[in-house]
Amino acid sequence: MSTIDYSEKIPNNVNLSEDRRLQRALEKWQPAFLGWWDQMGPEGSSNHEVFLRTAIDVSAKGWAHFDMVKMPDYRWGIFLADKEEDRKIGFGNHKGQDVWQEVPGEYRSELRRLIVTQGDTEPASVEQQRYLGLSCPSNYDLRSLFQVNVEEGRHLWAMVYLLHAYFGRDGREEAEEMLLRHSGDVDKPRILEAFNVPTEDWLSFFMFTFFQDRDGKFQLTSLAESGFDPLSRSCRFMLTEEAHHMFVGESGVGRVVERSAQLSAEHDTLDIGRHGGIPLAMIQKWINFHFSICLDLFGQEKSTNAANFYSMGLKGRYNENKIEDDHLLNNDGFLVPDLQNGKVIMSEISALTAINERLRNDYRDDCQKGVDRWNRIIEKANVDFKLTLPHIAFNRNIGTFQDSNFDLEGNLISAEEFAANKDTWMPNSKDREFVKSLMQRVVEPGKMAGWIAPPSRGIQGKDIEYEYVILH
Ligand code: BYC
Repeated sequence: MSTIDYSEKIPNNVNLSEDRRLQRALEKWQPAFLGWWDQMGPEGSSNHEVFLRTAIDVSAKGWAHFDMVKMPDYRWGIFLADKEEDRKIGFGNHKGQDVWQEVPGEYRSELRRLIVTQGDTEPASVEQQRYLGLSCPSNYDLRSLFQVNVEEGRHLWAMVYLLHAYFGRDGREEAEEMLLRHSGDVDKPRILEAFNVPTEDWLSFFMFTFFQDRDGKFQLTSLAESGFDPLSRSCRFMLTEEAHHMFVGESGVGRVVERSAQLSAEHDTLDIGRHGGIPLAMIQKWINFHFSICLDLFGQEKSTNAANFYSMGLKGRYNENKIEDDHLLNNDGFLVPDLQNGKVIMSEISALTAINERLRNDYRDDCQKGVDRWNRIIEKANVDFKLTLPHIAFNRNIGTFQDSNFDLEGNLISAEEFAANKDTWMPNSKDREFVKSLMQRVVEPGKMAGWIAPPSRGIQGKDIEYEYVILH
């Protein structure tokens, strides 16, 4: 097990001090990162003391160490999961060969592109969530937001390390660009569309951490299969942090659903807006929006990029080693949705070009499990309402369905019909205004905004009433 050296300017478990050039390059990038955090990170938070976890070693037991920390003093560092001896490439044309410790020259640009795309999402999410601290529903939730934010910052470090260590000058340039593109910037936006959408209220934040961070889980798990071992090890460690982000999302939406169901039962109506709750039908609209924009994050149903990444051994499938097939896929087929004669049908294409779609299916099934758990909360409150995921064709901007319009059930409709119904299917400006009106900041320890139920327990054995963030 490798321990993390905290005596260094940049904490790491990659023996950074043995590579002076790399160390100097990263130490040069560090102030740029801190400057970006100061300008684009959580607004007005730099003096708060926050109960944060920091990695102290990468083993299953010891990686989470909790302490009161001011966020600008958080020790962002470079942590790779331990090396697996004799690890072999598990799929594609190089299956069975030793994993690469250096970038394979012929795949350099594809690998860089994957790392840049992954890296770009991390600071994007911090930018998207920048103002949420000013309207938090509780001290506990404020801590969760900040924990997520600092760890997304660390995930950026993870990708920047790979760029600096393995890609020379163009890697360093890409690392600089990570801090120059900004979420929603007209001239220099973030790469993937869902990372340019502002996250302006806490219902959106919980939806984001449920749906969008879950894309992170599936993409990182696929990249953890990579034949490029440093990428695999980086992603494996990032996944331990990612799990918490999805917990924040699932439990966050769950607590909103719980409170809404409780108010609906108490007042015998689903129309609970005037009682200070978010109507379940409105929560459904947020689901329709977030789920559909996140489906786009998986790329096109039929993708030669994805096929190449796979055959090259750069990006595998979700839990590749648990799948029983030849891991080459040259002769296999896979069913993908297609549009024929105005209907969504399934048609078979090569399993290699369908890699994105397969991952999207895995993702959708995982999302459904969360929705089922939310529905159990509603059932328990004896309220007659069921949350659902919209059809995969609904509101799509990438792939087969991007140029057509569909209703929530996946029926093809006209552009006019879509425009006429859009505001009943997804949050409209009045819905957003209403939800924002509920977002009054609550920071007193143990107190909770009226639109959300308290969490079932506190963090790391502490009470819910614990002062997780001391505001200064
Ligand atoms: N937006 O062949 P296709 C996370 C482009 S989240 C804009 O299907 P490919 C996190 C595509 O670039 C995980 N453009 O693409 C979560 C291509 O462009 P070119 C992030 C898009 O490459 C929360 C063209 O369309 N990680 O960690 O197979 C908080 C053709 O498409 C989009 C990764 O994504 C889009 N949504 O698939 C913090 C993993 N989709 O070549 C963090 C790395 C496609 O025609 N990335 N395009 O110019 C990848 O694996 C792939 O790049 C993608 C796209 C799956 C994203």
